[in-house]
Amino acid sequence: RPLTVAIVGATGAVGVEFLRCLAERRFPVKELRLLASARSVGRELSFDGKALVVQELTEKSFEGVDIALFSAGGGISKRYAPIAVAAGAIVVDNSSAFRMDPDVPLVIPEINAGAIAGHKGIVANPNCAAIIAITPLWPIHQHNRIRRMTIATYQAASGAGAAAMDELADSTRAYLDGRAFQPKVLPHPYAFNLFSHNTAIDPETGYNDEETKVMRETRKIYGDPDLRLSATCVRVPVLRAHAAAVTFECERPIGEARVRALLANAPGVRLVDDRERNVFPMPRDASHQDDILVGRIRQDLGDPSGHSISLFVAGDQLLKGAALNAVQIAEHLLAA
Ligand code: A2P
Ligand code: 11C
Repeated sequence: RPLTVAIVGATGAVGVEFLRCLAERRFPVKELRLLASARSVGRELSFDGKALVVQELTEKSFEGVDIALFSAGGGISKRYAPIAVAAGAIVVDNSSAFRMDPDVPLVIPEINAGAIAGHKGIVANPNCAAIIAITPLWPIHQHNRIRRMTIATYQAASGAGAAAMDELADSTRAYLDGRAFQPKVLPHPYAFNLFSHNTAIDPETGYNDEETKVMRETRKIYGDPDLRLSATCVRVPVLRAHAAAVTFECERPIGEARVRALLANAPGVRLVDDRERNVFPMPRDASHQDDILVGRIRQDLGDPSGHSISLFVAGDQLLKGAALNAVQIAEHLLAA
């Protein structure tokens, strides 16, 4: 039966992708309610060829809503997701507010769709850098348990929202014109630069919040609390696709041919690994694509025991990293 769907944060970088994914995937929508701050009231967004008007998010926004897709930041999710659940909606939350709550499934459908059934009203969408780095590794983990992972990310502006994407474009233009530019959204000059992820560093561990999320969330999604991980998260001047260099160590020896075979037919993944032409995953090619691109698959020569592989991935942060993954979760809710 067609559903009433609400999008919280409809005007944001992820919000507009929710609209696109719902339409493209023919999600059975009876009514779509677009919610954002008072600033956006009256703005029109197009859904499946029709113009819909944005409404202000209030405590009354969720009457009659079956599924609410949230992407307006953790504070909004903490306040309004329980209100949506109390009104009878199931929430798919793209923020980090509830991800580590034991009552909340944290889901990448290619990995743990089965966890969705245990929800108590909220299903969490993982951190985008985690989704893009670890979705391709799951078939390998199932075949030959990964016991340790080292991840270095190259994260796009879109992960910091629509305003950060504008800041990347505006600061690049200013740089080329020789004009001064004062960053407003991100903490450092963005044009022709890169910097450690713009989240707070834990003074004890030295890891920033993004890195801690990638490590914790991976253990929860894989259902493997003993998995050892280390992440380094970096913001790069790319608009909308994250990339990551990953090295992992398996319990038993593993070769690159096996990894390539395991990934050749893996859902949500596309091999781009052309050594002759030096063509590998690039954010430009991953942008606007559902699949995560994987390449540079090679034995890790730093581990002569033959248990370790290095590879490189790129995936659209706004799609598989956010809106697409959430809509896939909603499709599973629909099928339940
Ligand atoms: P608005 O456009 O009205 O500010 P992004 O991640 O691209 O920065 O987008 C954030 C999304 O969250 C936007 O849709 C934004 O709406 C929405 N948002 C931010 N603050 C609030 C708020 N206080 N109430 C409702 N929506 C909000
Ligand atoms: C980024 N991954 O690229 C972040 C944004 O935990 O949902 C999203 C943070 C999160 O900056």
